[in-house]
Amino acid sequence: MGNWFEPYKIKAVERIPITTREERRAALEEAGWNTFLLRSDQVTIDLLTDSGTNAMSDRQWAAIMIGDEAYAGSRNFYRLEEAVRTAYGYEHVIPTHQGRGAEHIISEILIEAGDTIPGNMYFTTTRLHQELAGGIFVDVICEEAHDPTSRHPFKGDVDLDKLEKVIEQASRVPYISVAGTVNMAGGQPVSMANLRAVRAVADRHGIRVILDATRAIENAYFVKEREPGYEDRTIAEILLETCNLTDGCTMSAKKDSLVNIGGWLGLRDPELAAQARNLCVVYEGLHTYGGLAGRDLEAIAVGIEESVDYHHIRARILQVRELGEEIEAAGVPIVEPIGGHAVFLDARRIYEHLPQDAFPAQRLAAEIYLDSGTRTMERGIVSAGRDPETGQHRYPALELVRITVPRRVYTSKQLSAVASSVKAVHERRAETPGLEMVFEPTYLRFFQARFSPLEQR
Ligand code: P61
Repeated sequence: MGNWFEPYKIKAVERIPITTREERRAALEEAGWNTFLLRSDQVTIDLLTDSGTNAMSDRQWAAIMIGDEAYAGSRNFYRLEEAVRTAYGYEHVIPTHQGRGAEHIISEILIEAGDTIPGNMYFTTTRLHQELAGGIFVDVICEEAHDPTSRHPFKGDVDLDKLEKVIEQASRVPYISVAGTVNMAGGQPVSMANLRAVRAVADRHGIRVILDATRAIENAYFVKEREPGYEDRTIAEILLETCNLTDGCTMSAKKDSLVNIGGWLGLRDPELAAQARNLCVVYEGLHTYGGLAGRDLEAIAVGIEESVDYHHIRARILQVRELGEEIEAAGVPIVEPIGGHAVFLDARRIYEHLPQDAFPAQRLAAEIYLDSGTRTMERGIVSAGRDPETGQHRYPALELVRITVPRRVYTSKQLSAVASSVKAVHERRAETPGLEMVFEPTYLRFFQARFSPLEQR
């Protein structure tokens, strides 16, 4: 792996809350055993998400001070547009308040009722917007992605046979939805060779390819690390090559771009871009701010420049990997290989005694919080939600807890403490019962659902 270290100095720090087990128990009850419903003041180490939780650099904070808060035509928009064109290569840039704003717009423009959208595993918000627009998402990721023990280097790859079959059987496919590092599969990368093959299939059928570029820079690091022929290419070159294989992208800048809020939609087709700008004013705000302040646009522009730095992305990926290796060395089952933004615990193998509808991963996330005040996230049956046709739970093969590492925020010592806590929870696994869902919201239920522990019945 080679030595790595954080390529920055820390200039400002924030005190973190230290709590007792009794306080955490009370907090968890109040939060309905859902880590999304905890207050951050009740959390010691917050590994819920890497979304919007990044530490900005001094250059980004300086950029915040040159926000041009004009309603229309803010100079910061043109800066962002230039940064996106340079790094991602899309001619047309429509800012949105965050990633799902871009997903909403592209889904509404491209999808007609009854359309099929194949993709390399679902993402919660992406699929929901596709469904709300009348589409049906079909998973065409390679089989290895559903097996947490498979060490395939590119588990984000599309299964080309599955893709061809879906296209054959569908009445219409408006676009193929491809994500760089697949979040729900464990932060697993897609190879350039696979993306090129997807492009070829798309071209043969006259179908667009829309990239979820949220963590495309993390994906570029894996391509450089694992794909023959890319060892000597820069992250910036690999990113541009990735995007060049697609017709457009949705972006949550809250991840790769090292900011706390923001997103954008990137497109090549001027006609589509005009439609997107028009919908932007309906849902987000004028097309030169898209629900963001001028200062946010500037911070994203600077973040994009910093995010393609090799030393930055290497430290980011290797910090996550070190955490994963420490957890794995303690004998805890995790998703292999360790992905880009998080370590994913395999709750199915940890709580072997629990059926999936006793919400093993939800319980595991709660137990880790109880043990050490570390906040993580369920990525299993609760996240998968219900099938809109049948109303039944979807039963995903992966029943995981995501331990997500924000960029430039925590030290490796803190992450070691998290690894120890996971080990302690794992050792107590045999005694742990499941949960019952007592409140279930209609959309994206995992954010707001409430649970009660089965031992209390
Ligand atoms: C996350 F529990 N991700 O990973 P927005 N695409 C991809 C994402 O990872 C993503 C979005 C689009 C989050 C936040 C979050 O089920 C959840 O800027 C690959 O969040 O709107 C967001 O971008 C959407 C957490 C979202 C979730 C949905 O933590």
